Amino acid sequence: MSVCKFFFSLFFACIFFSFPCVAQQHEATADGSYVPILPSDSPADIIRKAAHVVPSPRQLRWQELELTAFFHFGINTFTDREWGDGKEDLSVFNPTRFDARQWIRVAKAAGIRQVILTAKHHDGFCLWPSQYTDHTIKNTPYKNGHGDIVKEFADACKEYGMGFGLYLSPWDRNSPVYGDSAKYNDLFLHWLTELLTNYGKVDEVWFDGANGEGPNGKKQVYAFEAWYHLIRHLQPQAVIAIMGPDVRWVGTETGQGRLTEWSVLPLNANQQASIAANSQKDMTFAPLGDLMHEDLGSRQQLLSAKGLIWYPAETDVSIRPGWFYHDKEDAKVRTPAGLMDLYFSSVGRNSVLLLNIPPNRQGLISDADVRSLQGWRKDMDSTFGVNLAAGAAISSPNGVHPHALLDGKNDTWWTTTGSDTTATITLALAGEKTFDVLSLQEEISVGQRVEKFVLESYSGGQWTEIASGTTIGYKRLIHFPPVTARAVRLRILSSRCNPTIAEFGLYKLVE
Ligand code: FUL
Repeated sequence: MSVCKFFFSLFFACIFFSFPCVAQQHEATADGSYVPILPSDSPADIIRKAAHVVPSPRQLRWQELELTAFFHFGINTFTDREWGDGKEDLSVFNPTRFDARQWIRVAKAAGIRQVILTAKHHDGFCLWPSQYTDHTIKNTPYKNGHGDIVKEFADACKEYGMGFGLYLSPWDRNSPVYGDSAKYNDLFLHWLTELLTNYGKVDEVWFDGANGEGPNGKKQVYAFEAWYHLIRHLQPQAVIAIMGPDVRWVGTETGQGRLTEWSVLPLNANQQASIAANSQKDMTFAPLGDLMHEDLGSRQQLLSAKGLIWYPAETDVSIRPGWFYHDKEDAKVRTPAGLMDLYFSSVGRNSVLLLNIPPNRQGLISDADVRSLQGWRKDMDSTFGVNLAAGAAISSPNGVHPHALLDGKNDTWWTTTGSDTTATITLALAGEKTFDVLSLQEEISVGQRVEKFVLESYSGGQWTEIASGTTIGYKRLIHFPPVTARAVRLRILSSRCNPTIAEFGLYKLVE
């Protein structure tokens, strides 16, 4: 913890114990990412509790990555399919120029900070030489059966300081024991154990929810909780995503997050019981409910909850139409401008972007994808390199720590005095500036609170609204027609307890 963070925490602790707008500490899990709702809680108590649910350390680290990537690579790369049936002839798998270091260099140059490899997709083909099935890289021509792509990938991540994640599909169309629930669940534990013990530190484990067996197919009941416990035991720092307790699917593969995106969600009675059974020490519930619903975390949703959790959104989307590489999609790679749009609609809407970049049959990221990623990075640097609000004189009558708004640090923040839930922050800019992007960040390590805000600019002797929004969360970006002004003001119109703002930015999007 930085010194600053310590003092801010101290400050917050003072508010915590001095004002009624505060949840009792003993009600939360040790990491604060879960709080039960008691039958005696009033609606106001519930909203106060919601304002104090916070990310676990692993969730906070993950959220601050902003940009992560997926590499869908496997037998489908060679059969030109999206979903293999598990009956593929493994002799087709031979990436002649395979180079995981190229993948990681490309990702790193694009600003991506954590990557996930499809170690096993639905076809059941393992990119590592598992002892528990023959349907693996051992039985391919790649390095005469002596290859281990998970290892080469893990080593490249280590070399370049990149976060390392693995996708392991629960649905398996090859395994003869799939559908014999107990046997398959054990086999899955073996696979997980191999992956989580042989390749060093793992930062993310990704389980998807696909199961295409249909009404007449094999019925496999997954032992998710046993899998979560194994992951917590072997790799406690890893976030478990999608069919997991730490990170939720945003609900679409279009790349469009919600305009109102809460990271604090209600828990129902079953989930609550599962957490209680796990001594309330850690989040280990299997996600339930309709996570595609437009409204997941409004006050109305929270009021009927049995508990509240920190459960942030991840936006997974591909740089190409498919998840796996297909020649015919070489001309359909998203452009730098398209990638910038994705950044706004994912990271800019309180989510982490998981951008899929599928390597080709040679085992490399294709030139078309490399060019787009490079162009996007250049545009990102030009747009966000200079904060046009820097050097502004800030006033906020009921606010404290205004300097935190422009210090470039996520762990210092402005907030209100007393128990004020509304405020106006006025920034007299360092001269006349032209901008078309507002960037706001809340200090999520103390909770997500802001429910409504407006940005206004001052010109011609009056204030004019130029942008407005509901939630902020980790980051909110809003693009609007260019405005030239000498002053702006942010009006926070509604918040669950004292609002916090960690960073305030004005930018001009590159042409
Ligand atoms: C889905 C899968 O069916 C797709 O093939 C892909 O892996 C995507 C990320 O998740 O559920």
